[in-house]
Amino acid sequence: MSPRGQLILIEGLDRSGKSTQSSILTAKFSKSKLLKFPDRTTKIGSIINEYLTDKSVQLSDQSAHLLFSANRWELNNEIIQLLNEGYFIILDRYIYSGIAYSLAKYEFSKRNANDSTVTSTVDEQIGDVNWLIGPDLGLPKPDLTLFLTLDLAELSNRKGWGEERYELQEFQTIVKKSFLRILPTDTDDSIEIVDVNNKNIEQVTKLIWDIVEKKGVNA
Ligand code: T5A
Ligand code: NA
Repeated sequence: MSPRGQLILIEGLDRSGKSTQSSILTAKFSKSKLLKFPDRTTKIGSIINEYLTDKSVQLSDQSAHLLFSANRWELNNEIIQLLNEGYFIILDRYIYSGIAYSLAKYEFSKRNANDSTVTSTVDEQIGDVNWLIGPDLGLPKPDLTLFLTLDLAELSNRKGWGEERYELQEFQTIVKKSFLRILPTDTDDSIEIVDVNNKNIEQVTKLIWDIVEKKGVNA
């Protein structure tokens, strides 16, 4: 039987280079598989895709949160099986995105609720980290998590910015704060923050590979 594979997660803000870097990293291992969340090819993924691309699609924040989590559970058995077969699985977003984006929606709607010119409701569950974590409990834990961070000014210059629901500069600022709040960097040394400011694709690839080697995940 082959030794268990490893689960490597690349997290980060919109357009921080997650998809670029997770493809490159996947190609570095001979026995590897790239999984991207949300996976828009599944049943639940197709609803998420509509929600993200069509602003007329209405979902409560709670149900959107649960759908993103359910989308991860759709892939749970595949992940476990691949790990048991010795695969290196590279994840392009996962549970931290789930928590950070919902938390950011809460902070964002709270700001709007304070602004008397905008009518909106604030859903308390979406601001409750314990509630947000609940549906993801039990999913396979990554052996290594890399969080790609960069300044918002640099991010909004990148190609494709502004096409999807969450890509407003003000919202991304809150998303960044939410990630930094929920990532347990102090207590969990499998989580690394990677500063990608003013670094080209090759430089970021090298930064990531150095961490992967240092952590011994490439054994
Ligand atoms: N979401 C997701 C939730 O709310 N809950 C959840 O549980 C999950 C999983 C879609 C949305 O869903 C939300 C978060 C998102 O808002 P997505 O499909 O991953 O999630 O969408 P994006 O994050 O927008 O994915 P992108 O593919 O657009 O961003 P990436 O992957 O970070 O960036 P990438 O690699 O595609 O690069 C973007 C551009 O920048 C260039 C690339 O060539 C590309 O043009 N680039 C660089 N340019 C300069 N220097 C570098 N170092 C560069 N690296 C890449
Ligand atoms: Na991506």
